[in-house]
Amino acid sequence: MFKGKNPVKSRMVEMNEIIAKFAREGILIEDEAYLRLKEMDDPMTASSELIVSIRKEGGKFTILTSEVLDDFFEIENPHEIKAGGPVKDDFKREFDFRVIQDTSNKSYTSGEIQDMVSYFSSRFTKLKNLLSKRPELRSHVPIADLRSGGDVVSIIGIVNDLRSTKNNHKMIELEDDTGEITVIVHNENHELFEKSEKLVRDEVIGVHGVKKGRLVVASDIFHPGVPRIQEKEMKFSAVFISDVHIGSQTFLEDSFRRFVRWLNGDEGSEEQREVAADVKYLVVAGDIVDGIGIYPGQERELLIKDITEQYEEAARLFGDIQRDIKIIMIPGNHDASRIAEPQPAIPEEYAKSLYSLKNVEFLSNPSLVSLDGLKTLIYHGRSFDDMAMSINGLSHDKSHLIMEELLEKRHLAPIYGERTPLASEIEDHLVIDDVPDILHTGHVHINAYKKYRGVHLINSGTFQAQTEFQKIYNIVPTCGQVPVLHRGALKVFEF
Ligand code: D5M
Ligand code: FE
Ligand code: ZN
Repeated sequence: MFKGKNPVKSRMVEMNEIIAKFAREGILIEDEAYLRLKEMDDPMTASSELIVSIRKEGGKFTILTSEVLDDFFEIENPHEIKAGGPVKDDFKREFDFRVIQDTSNKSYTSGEIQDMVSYFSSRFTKLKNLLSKRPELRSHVPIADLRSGGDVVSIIGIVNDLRSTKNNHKMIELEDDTGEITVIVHNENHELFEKSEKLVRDEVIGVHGVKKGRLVVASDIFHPGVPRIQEKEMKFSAVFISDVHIGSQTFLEDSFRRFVRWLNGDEGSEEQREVAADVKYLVVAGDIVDGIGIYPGQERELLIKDITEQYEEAARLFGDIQRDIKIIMIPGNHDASRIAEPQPAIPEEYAKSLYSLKNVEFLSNPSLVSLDGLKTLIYHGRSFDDMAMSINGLSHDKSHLIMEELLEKRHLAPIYGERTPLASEIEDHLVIDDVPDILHTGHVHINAYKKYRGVHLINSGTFQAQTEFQKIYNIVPTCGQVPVLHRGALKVFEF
């Protein structure tokens, strides 16, 4: 019915034509409403139809605000799709936004054994290249070339298996492209033994040791590691959220709406508003909606039981965010993307209304972007479940320690074949090729922050109250606590 968005382009309409049209009807038009109207493909037709609708209301409105404009969209055409939230700035903002790595269109997997071989070969080669740059491993030798003798040998391999011997020494089955070898870590070597307790299956490591018979007795273990990075100047704010879980009964809508009002400069203390005015980017690290069929009995906990409707609701909520904030969105395990990582961007077929928001970028999980020069690696964090299960001392409530470990291992999901489904693609896209300035994750629903070797490790918590599942596992979420990187310093605002 409302045809304001038909493809007839007439963007040349003069400002005073629209204003004059409304003035003739005795209606004043607010700046924001005017800007929204002007953005439409056919503003004059849109204005005429709006005037007809306003007359039908019996002249109730004398001022056309953007809210009134929205109401007409909603009432007359409930499926009308928004292009974005209010426009706050008079000037156009300059964004230096770049996508460095997005794997959305790079799914080559056919599920063949050959793919598994290529996948692990890619992982091994990438990580071996990083490891061999370490001075300690420059003279590493292929496993097949190992000879017994008194000298310390240096090798690089993928951890095929990890076991404990009867006497509680650690046994590592290490493999490279030439062969396999068993590495022993003695438990009397306390420091090294402790290091070996943090190893996981399928990661790539370097080992120094002495060959004894068919074994190598380890004297040191190396990870690809992270060099200390130089902090970059940041003249803006970036906001990080995740795990919104729209559609769930436990989604905290009021809290989320307060957050949006803050982003729009309409809520908060003076300091908070000042920070909001600096916000250029909002990064959303997955679980935008609660999804459907994610776990048995989920339906009972859903408020919106249809995936498309969940994304429509998401479009309404995110669509209220002022349009000059760029939103970067990746999927999580609750979203409608394929479940195996790397997950391509949220598919448009389920999220048409969200896709119509002009200020949203849809990327894969994981993705690497540059926000005005700040390299930001975004990953939902599914692998944290496996890391917490496999390594003593790591838990959901200390995800900064998990992120630290993943950075050292230079892989976002090192363990293959547990809870985190990984697609065996030709290239392993979960290797951390580049050390980012920011690593942003979610999934655990508990905020965490640490600066590690110059990298901001941020976990952004959730907008979902504790679920039945989390009660069983004693996971206590931090809700509506939003980390903001404001000119290089972390602030957390609660909504
Ligand atoms: O994850 C919500 C929370 O539940 C988060 O703290 C991780 C935890 N979780 C989810 N799945 C698992 C499994 N399989 N094992 C252990 N812990 C888990 P969400 O992705 O929002 O459902
Ligand atoms: Fe989640
Ligand atoms: Zn999740």
